[in-house]
Amino acid sequence: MTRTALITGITGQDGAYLASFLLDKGYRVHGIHRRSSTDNLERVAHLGDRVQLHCGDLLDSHSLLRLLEQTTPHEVYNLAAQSFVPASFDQPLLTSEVTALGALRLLEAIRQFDTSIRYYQASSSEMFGRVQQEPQNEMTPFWPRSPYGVAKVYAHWITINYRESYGIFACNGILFNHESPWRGKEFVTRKISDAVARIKLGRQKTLRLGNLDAQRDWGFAGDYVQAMWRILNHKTPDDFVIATGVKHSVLEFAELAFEHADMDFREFVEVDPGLLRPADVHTLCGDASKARSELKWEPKVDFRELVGMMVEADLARLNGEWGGG
Ligand code: NAP
Ligand code: F7E
Repeated sequence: MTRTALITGITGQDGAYLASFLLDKGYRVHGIHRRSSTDNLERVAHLGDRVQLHCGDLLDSHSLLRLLEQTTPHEVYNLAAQSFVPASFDQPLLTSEVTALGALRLLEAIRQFDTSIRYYQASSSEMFGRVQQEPQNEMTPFWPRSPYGVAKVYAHWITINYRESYGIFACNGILFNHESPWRGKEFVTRKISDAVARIKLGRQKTLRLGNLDAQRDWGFAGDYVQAMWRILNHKTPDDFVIATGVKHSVLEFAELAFEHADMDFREFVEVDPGLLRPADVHTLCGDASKARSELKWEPKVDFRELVGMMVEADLARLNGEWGGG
């Protein structure tokens, strides 16, 4: 029987990679997107009518229940969120409504419609915030450092609560930072790769960054969406850390990205104190040994390949040669 998946946040980076992955597995794929006055379907355009798109919003419970009834999914992937950490300091209430209560609205709709639906929650390493242990695993206590991180902690625990209270196959993937050529341009990796390409082609002179010392465990989004599917198709519902286990600083990312385009970052990077956050997460590094042993999941793309892939894609984009795959 053909399996059906419903993805919230299908217009985002992970939504696009997950939709493509599930289609290749033979799934019927439905996606929820917000109505917009401008086109926001760029990342899924290449999938054409293989993906069925529906208007809905995590702020609107009725649209979620209606879309469950219309699409009758076996699996729901909740990837939608206000996901940009600095924006969560500017709009903490909106972030909580979407990122925290949005997960609850979707779980409630599942509880009302069909408790046999499997539910994936996009949990985040931002929940570890001021880290209590290095590296971080499923047992590490949370200490979120932003309204976004706090909202993700709520969504994480309400997912566990619906699993324990109603027997729903509800799981959290605690994903560490993952990037790709489809990453939004406000996130630091894509901001850097885009700037490197522009500077290389003479369209930009400098790159202004904030905290260069921040360290992240960066992986490739294409590898991480495979883990989402493995989590939902595991024998029992559970929570998993997904990470590479290797961390690098923002400075190292910039250095390698400029080097990839035969440039020296010291000539172009400037520090802008205005880009520092009220409270930052200084270091994150994940221990994904549970996913490795129970899900047989492994990241394939390493840091150097990821940086090169992103710079190459941005150079190709600016030269009008990027296929978008
Ligand atoms: P993203 O590119 O920012 O995509 C977020 C998606 O959520 C977009 O499709 C956005 O729609 C949608 N959305 C926002 N508000 C919504 C609302 N009120 N109703 C319905 N949809 C809404 O994020 P991503 O990088 O793909 O990440 C996917 C998920 O994983 C997010 O929940 C994120 O918080 C989480 N996460 C990401 C990472 C990472 O490193 N990428 C790591 C851990 C967890 P529009 O296109 O209309 O804005
Ligand atoms: O920042 C520093 C910044 O915005 C990474 C989201 O997907 O991953 C993401 O959150 C680090 C921070 O990602 C700039 O201070 C320096 O320490 O790329 P980012 P993030 O905050 O880690 C987690 C796992 C999620 O769940 C989130 O949804 O880089 N940094 N200079 C900068 N960051 C940005 N954005 N811009 C700068 O100029």
